Amino acid sequence: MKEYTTDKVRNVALVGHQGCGKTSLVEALLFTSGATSRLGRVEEGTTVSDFEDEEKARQISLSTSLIPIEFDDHKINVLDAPGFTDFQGEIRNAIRVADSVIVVIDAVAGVEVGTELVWEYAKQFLQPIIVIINKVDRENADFGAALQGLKNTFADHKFIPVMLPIGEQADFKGVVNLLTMKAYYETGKDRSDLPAFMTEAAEAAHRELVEAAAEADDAYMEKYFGGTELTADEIRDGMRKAARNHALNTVPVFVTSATKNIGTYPVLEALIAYTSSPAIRRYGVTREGVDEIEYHNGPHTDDSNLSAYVFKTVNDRFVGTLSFIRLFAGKISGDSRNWNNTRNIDERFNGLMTLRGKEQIPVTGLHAGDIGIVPKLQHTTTGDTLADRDKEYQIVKPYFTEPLYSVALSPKTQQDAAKIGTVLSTLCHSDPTLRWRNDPDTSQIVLEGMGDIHVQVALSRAEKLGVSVNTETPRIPYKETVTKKAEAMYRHKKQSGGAGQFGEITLFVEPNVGNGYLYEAKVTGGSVTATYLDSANKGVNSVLAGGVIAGYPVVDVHVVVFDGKMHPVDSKDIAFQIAGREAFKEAFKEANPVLLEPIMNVRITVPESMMGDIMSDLNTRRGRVQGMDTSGGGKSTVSAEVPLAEMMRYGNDLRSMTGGRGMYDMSVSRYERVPQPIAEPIISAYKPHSTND
Ligand SMILES: Nc1nc2c(ncn2[C@@H]2O[C@H](COP(=O)(O)OP(=O)(O)O)[C@@H](O)[C@H]2O)c(=O)[nH]1
Ligand SMILES: [Mg+2]
Repeated sequence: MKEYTTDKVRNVALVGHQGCGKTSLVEALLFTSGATSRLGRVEEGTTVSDFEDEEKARQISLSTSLIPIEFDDHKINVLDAPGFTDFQGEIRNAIRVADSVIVVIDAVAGVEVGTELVWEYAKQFLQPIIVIINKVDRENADFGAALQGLKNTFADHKFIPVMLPIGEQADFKGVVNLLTMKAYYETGKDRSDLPAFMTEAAEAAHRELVEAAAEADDAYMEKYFGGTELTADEIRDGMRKAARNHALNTVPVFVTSATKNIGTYPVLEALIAYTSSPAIRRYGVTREGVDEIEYHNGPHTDDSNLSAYVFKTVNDRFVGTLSFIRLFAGKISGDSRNWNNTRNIDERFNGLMTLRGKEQIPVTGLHAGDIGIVPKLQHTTTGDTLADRDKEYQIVKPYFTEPLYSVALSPKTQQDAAKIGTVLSTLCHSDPTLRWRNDPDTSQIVLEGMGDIHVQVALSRAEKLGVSVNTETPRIPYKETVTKKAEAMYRHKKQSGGAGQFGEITLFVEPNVGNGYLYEAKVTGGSVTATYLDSANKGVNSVLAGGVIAGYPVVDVHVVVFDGKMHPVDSKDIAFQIAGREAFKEAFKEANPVLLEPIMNVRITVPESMMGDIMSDLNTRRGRVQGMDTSGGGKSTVSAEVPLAEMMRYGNDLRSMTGGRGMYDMSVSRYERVPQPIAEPIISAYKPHSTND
């Protein structure tokens, strides 16, 4: 593909609720632009954008695809983001690197949970928004109701139709362009006269459009309110300014049917005219030791210092690593060396390309503002900044919420076990919402993500990279501690012929709340020498990680060895280790041991009408409600403290309780004692490993 200069590049994120038709719309736009000769279908797994096997099988987008569309001597880099909230990392990154956000609405369903979510992200990143009301051809489609729904939900925005549908549902035939006041049938390329039945509605909508256009520019405002009509060019220019300025909250509205390919030509035009040039895209950078964000406002050119952000990484067994970069400023060529500011290392480029779905299209260079892909970088991962070496700054990363869903993994074979760490690290490097760890408290390998589908998809990618695993619900990382003081004596003695073993230790344990583990030896009169006290300490220490009553780590215990006995010939290091260990275990068991569990700070947002159900459900989860808030748009948020053990599969439960209309996040608050009736079965199910020597 040829190189496009900054003023010819547009970057848009296509977002919206799962199933509103984003992927189908990209397909229609590609077809209308002439890039493809047939319209692929999601149901048939033949779209350009959903090319992964997993996406075809599930018929949903699982990651953001880059789809450059060449139209009218411009290149529109469309980022087709998934809609499913499990993939909010992908959605946020797409919005982060785009210059405008296109929110797609299903004309039947109207505003949905996913719509509100992407709206929130777009606002967070100060992005201008364009709305496309899609599926106008469907049975029960209602353009007016969908538009009204938008106005109700996002009340501080002005929604200004630029197109109106001609007919609806099975009768949807084309669009009226409110700028030219002409009808455009089918894709909308060729104009015809306005159908008579639309005249009145079109004129009313035209007024609204002109006013919104006038408001975006002082000169137009004066002219218009002074009684002079604006020309079509002035209206277009005013709307363009309105649409490109996020602060005006003016949202142009388009209408389409993606699958019937109606109204897509004006959308292509809009993607050039109504979205802003990457030259004036503000971006923030941070420097080490400086709290404030430094903003670069542009205009950014090829001659500006290089500032590129890696927003996505794909690891493919066959093509290797592909790094998706957004150039905010400066130019890059395929055979250059570039400095990775995040890792402080030079990266040699081996070519550059763009992708169209899976198809790799080589490019020689990328100009300021463009998006492209660098293959086979050695050190670079998602979130990294490439910039001139002396600049020493990082492009601000989006904020990601904590993982909500986790599974414990066990490798299927020895071979899987050998590779699992590397493969999980690779996956987690490329996806900022995915994490893995070797949990020392539970001795499990834990993979954490945003939801069950997210984690399943990650595991199927792991399988493609050659690692198969079994999964189970992770163990809760309980801890063990004591609640009163208790003492114990243990004598280890082996004296059956030959060299004997002897060691005797008396100690007490007591709670050391919040101060961790502390060991002291306070033996007077030299009844045990310092060397053997060290041995006893070693013995006690050997118990800590594996616990005493249920196999969990011991915390917050004060151990004091205050007496003991030696033997003139049989005292041995090993004997005192055993005595220390066993005395500790006995004292621990006497000291009213308990389990501690992680308590989470949880925030749940649902439609107000569902709050009653959510609260009574929280009750059954031992939740303690901390507060309630109405968050606007008919939503309420409850904050509660809930034990992690009750939240392990909350995402699925919340989804079924609210029909997908609920959202939550959580983070660890502290550890608290597990109530006895719940602790008991956990303790009695525990079978300690034998520690015979
Ligand atoms: N009738 C009709 N169906 C559509 C339209 N756009 C998409 N669909 C269907 O809606 C479903 C979801 O579409 P898809 O493009 O995967 O939505 P996405 O999740 O937003 O990417 C698929 O079955 C599409 O065929 C449309 O304009 N009209
Ligand atoms: Mg999709």
